[in-house]
Amino acid sequence: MINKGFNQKNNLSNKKKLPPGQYLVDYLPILTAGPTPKIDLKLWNLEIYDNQDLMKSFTWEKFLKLPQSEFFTDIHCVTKWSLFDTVWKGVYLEDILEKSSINFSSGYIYVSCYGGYTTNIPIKDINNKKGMIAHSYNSKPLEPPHGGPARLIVPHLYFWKSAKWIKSIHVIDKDKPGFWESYGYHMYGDPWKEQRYYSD
Ligand SMILES: Nc1nc2c(c(=O)[nH]1)N[C@H]1C(S)=C(S)[C@@H](COP(=O)(O)O)O[C@H]1N2
Ligand SMILES: [Mo]
Repeated sequence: MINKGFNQKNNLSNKKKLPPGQYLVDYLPILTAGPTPKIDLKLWNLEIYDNQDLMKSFTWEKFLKLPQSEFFTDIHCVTKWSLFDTVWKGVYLEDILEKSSINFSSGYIYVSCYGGYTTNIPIKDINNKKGMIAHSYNSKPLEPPHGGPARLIVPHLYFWKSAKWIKSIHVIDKDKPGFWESYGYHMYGDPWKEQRYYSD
């Protein structure tokens, strides 16, 4: 297989398994539908909604005062590259939702971003340290093309679910498609089951 632009490692030399149909790269590519939005940290806000009701709003300062954690993980993009052993720093989603007086034991989150991108994820997939809002990648502040100042990381799902430049989270009862999901990507996106497109 020819993958122009991506440096491939020899998969056989690595003991860890790749999900079906994926190949390994050795750096984090940039994949964005549209331009990188300009975000002023003084105006940055993370808003948490219970359906349509605004429950909590975090400024950048307040966000950095939430419990900080490290997330060591592999990443799998639906365009078939995978990257092993990435390190993210930020706040686990449950540590944010807990501060928002929302019952988040069931349902979905609908995430919206600066720039207009959206995506949907079941609540069960962001609880128990499965999802983070990260502001640091491999020990450096997250660069704007990769979602800086802050992005979602939900690495057990395909990487399009890891929304960059996160702006708001709506906790909703009924699932609804985000940007790529409405263009035919899978509603859930499990790389180990190769759930790339809606029909997979
Ligand atoms: N806001 C926003 N988030 C996004 C995207 C996007 O276009 N806009 N692309 C998604 C896709 S398809 C992928 S593979 C990853 C890429 O993240 P990276 O550019 O840091 O590798 O971001 C995801 N999050
Ligand atoms: Mo992607």
